[in-house]
Amino acid sequence: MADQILAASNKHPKPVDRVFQYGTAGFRMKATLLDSVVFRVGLVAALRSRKLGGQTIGVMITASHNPPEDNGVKLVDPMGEMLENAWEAYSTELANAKDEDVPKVYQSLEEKLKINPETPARVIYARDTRPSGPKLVQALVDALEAAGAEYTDYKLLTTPQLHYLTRCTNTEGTPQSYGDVSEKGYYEKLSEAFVRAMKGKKASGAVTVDCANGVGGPKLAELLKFLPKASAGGVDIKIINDDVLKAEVLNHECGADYVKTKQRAPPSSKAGNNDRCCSLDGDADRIIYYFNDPEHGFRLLDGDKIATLAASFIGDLAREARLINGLKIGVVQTAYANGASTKYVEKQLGLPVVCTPTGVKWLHHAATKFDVGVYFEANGHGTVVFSQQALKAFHTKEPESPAQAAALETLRALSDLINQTVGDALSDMLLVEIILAHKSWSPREWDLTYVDLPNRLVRVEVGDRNLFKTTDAERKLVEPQGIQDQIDTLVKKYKDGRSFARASGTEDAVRVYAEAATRSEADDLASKVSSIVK
Ligand code: 16G
Ligand code: ZN
Repeated sequence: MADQILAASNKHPKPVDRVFQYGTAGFRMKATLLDSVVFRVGLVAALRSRKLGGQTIGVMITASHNPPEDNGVKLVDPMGEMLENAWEAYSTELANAKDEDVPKVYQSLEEKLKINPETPARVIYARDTRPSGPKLVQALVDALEAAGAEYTDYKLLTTPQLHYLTRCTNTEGTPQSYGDVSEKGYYEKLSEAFVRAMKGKKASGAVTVDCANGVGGPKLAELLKFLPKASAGGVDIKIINDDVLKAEVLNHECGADYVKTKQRAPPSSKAGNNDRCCSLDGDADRIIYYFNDPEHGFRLLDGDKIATLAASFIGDLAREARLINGLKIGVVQTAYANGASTKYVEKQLGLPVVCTPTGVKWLHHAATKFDVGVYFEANGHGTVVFSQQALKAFHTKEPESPAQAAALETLRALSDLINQTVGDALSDMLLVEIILAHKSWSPREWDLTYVDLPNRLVRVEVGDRNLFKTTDAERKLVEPQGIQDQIDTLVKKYKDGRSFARASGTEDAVRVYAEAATRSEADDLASKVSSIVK
């Protein structure tokens, strides 16, 4: 095995003087630097599968919302979760080994983790539409073959589809089966659940979906073949920005990240006033809604607004089904959640809010502590997870009225519709459409549930971002010493002021967030905190 690994590794040499790190989104960088990293991630996938007794591990090759010339790679654990923390460090270790040391580090991990090399290793993988994908897949395959792993190539998929398939593969034929192990199985599961949840309801108007010219475009087009037409109880879904043949247009002036950071619709949008619009990111695990209000201009309905919409709807259903007292429902956010959304959940919805560090794995983990855990990052990445107890209650509770029976059936449908493994833009979009249809709400009524505090996000270039250490879910800096005191003193001068600084996990910079009662105060606070940090 060692010889095979060395020979294969030599075909994928590591660029000299590069230090790689498995961050919040796996490894991500210019695609030209990624060949050796993907090869070594393949080795880690084999080790991880063997360590877990031959359960299947997923590998996704994508750089999400980043520009077309970037790419990235991340690992998916057997139930479709993000890779276990400790293994991020093993991946980093192997990614940084000298070429000639790769077999040695591989073996030392095997020994340290007491992995039996005789155990089968199983891996599935997919990629987004980036031109660098096929070559990186080859590096992955070389590693899987050298490590003696069995593998299945799912070609082009959205990131959440790969998470879905990983879970389906590992639960196939068990009582926990998550669905048919195929891309078609994914569409069937979503569309069946959608039809059940929409029963007796009617969507009003169309929704225009900007697919960021990424893999979400063709996959949404595929999903539409399984969904009912608007005339037969479905939603009129119009797809735009679905060109996956011109590499350079991916995420370019479109997509969820563009809309969220620029606070405007993609320039290509032809939407009229009050038209419901949404944008996916390049690998379709994020979604943002928006519309143009004739009076107030562009209105963003971000991850916070999706979380509050979902929490209020599911809370109401649980009340109607007389389940509310038995189930713990909660919302998980990060420090980037608008203060107004947190207040709305706690005060208006009467639900607890938990704050975690940035990155889906932290939110997901915290959400599983609830029976119904709604988690979203403000940037549109999120989902709702249901505990075994909640699922059991949805299936066994005896309804005492037609209204109760309907609420229970909708809850059951939602638990099938909502991707339980990770945030999924396609599943989240159907969820939003279902809720708006149930409430007979236009985006304007949704928007009016609470008013966001004006806020500003600033990217600050610093000498060494690793000097910035935080605590309290990234809301306070402990190092460099003294900075937090200065921020605290400043924040007190602003009405409804809140601000924090944290090192980015994906870029070489520190991010400063500030919100306050007025636009000018929020801008001023952000700029003053940025000067403190610089
Ligand atoms: C990664 C995270 C995303 C987070 C972002 C923050 C996952 C799958 N992705 O893309 O959720 O919002 O990092 O980036 O966890 P930052 O650390 O640069 O602010
Ligand atoms: Zn993404």
